Amino acid sequence: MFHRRIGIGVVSLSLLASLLIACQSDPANRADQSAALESAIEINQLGFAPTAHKEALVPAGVGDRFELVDVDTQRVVFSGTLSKAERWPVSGQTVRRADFSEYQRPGRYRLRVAGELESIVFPIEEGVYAGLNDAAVKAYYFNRASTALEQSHAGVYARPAGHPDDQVMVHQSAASEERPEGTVISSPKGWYDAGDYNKYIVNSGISTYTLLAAYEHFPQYYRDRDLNIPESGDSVPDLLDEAMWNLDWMLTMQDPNDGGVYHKLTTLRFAGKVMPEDATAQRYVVQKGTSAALNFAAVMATASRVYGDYSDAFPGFSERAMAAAELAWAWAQAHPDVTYRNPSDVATGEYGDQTLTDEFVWAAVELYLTSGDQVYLESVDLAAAEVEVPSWGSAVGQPWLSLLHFSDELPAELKALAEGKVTELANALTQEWQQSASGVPMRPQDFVWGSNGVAMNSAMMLLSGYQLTGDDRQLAAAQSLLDYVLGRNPTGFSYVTGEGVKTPMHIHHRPSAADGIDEPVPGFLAGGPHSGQQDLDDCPVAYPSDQPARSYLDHWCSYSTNEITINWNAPLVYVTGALEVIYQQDH
Ligand code: 9MR
Repeated sequence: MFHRRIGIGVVSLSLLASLLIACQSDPANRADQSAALESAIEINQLGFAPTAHKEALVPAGVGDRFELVDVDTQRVVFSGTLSKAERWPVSGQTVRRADFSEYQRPGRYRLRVAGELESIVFPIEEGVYAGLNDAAVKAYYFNRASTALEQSHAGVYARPAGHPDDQVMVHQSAASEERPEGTVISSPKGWYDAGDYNKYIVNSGISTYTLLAAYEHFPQYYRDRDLNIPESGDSVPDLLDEAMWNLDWMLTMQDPNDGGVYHKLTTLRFAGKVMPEDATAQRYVVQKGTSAALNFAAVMATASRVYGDYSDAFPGFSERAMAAAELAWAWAQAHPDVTYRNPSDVATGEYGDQTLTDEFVWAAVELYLTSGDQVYLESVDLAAAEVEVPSWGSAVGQPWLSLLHFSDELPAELKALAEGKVTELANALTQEWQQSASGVPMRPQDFVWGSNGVAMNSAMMLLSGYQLTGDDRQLAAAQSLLDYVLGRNPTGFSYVTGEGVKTPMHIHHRPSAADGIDEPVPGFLAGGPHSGQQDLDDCPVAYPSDQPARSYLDHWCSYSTNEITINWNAPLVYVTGALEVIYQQDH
């Protein structure tokens, strides 16, 4: 793919990249590294669609004007004045913005400032994020549990099957009369959550929903994509085949005796740095919980709608999913406040959400949209429900995205409510974008564990707003967030493995660390800078800076900035697919 090759021949930047990687492991070189970063032009390393908003960041003090150079002809095709210098508080840098949105001619370019500072070579062309979107979906295939990855689909990342999960024990915390402690159940398939090998229902909730929403909102785009997964070529879009791998697993996490849903399927401790087939510790299903039941209900109700069109390929699935959703909903009604905390002998990921109002709203909305039955909405206070950027513990975006998609079929009052909520959030994010020195709507409090997920979920909400309002600023703000994740940031990383010139090489992902291959498994979005630097005690190397947007380490040790997860990749899929569709339309 063109954008995967753009680094070749970019001598000055690749030298800079090697310098940065060398400096990264040596705390004494912090100052050198900062100096090197200060001198680089930060830009989306994958480039832009012709009609997109296009900006780069230039360090202050280099010059006042910038030029766009066509690298094939060496001619200057566009020039402009840099914006006034402003300090971006989350990075500590003083930056100026080079806006070349006006220039729309396809080709390969570099930005140049004051005749000396040059950017990497980047394309302006149609379809510029299609390869990235494919890779981000294919990453889920690479994280499949209970199956071998064949060489024909996985190439060098082929591996034997791990975690059959056909002998999973009911943990003491999940014991019931019908399934006492130690009962063996079968719960195969699903995706590994992240760099670890466990499978968590709450995080599967937002991840699977977001992928299904990507399809539901842009079905035409996904109908013909060929990801070279085992199911490619069948009558079902590859994205839906991939999502079915996890849905099949999720269904097994419901106890048929009462409709309750186990919070997670896990070992007692995290596995070592080994391949899946070598991680053979006993697996358990642990405590049922309200959050698990509601995430499950929301996803199954959504899946029931989405796979309704594919009943030939999946006979009975749509009905089965809806029945499972209703059972889980009933369980949650009867057990409204069973929050989750790890039992004392379980030390793996917690996903312990303590506020469940938002999950009730989300599940109610999806059940309503699939069934048309008002009764679900009557049990929640939709008007009072929050609208915000969603995350694994906050289902504050999903219900509005879904309602908005069906807004033309909704009663007038509900339509107005959904449109108002989405517009409110998109406007707030757009205001952040306008006020930000770097044109990136990321506030200090957004640099949490998984900040790149925050960036992509923010972009998703902005694009939803744009679809409704047609306000180009909302589209530009979403593009800026993607630019940020793909290199327009103070670390200089394009945070998606294998996508861009300088990408993470040491993600906290067990297969990538244990497979003996230098390049990590492709298509994964690293968590990104986290001001909390929560893995300091486990890292033998220092963070390059304490600034929030620079608190990132491309090192295995940094599980709080360099892990990957299914929930951060999902909005990356949504956003890149949506942008492909939007830029193909004449906006
Ligand atoms: O994404 C989660 C983050 O919000 C939490 O602060 C963190 C600590 O509890 O856990 C993160 O999720 C991890 C999960 O617990 C286990 N699999 C890997 C996830 C990503 O790091």
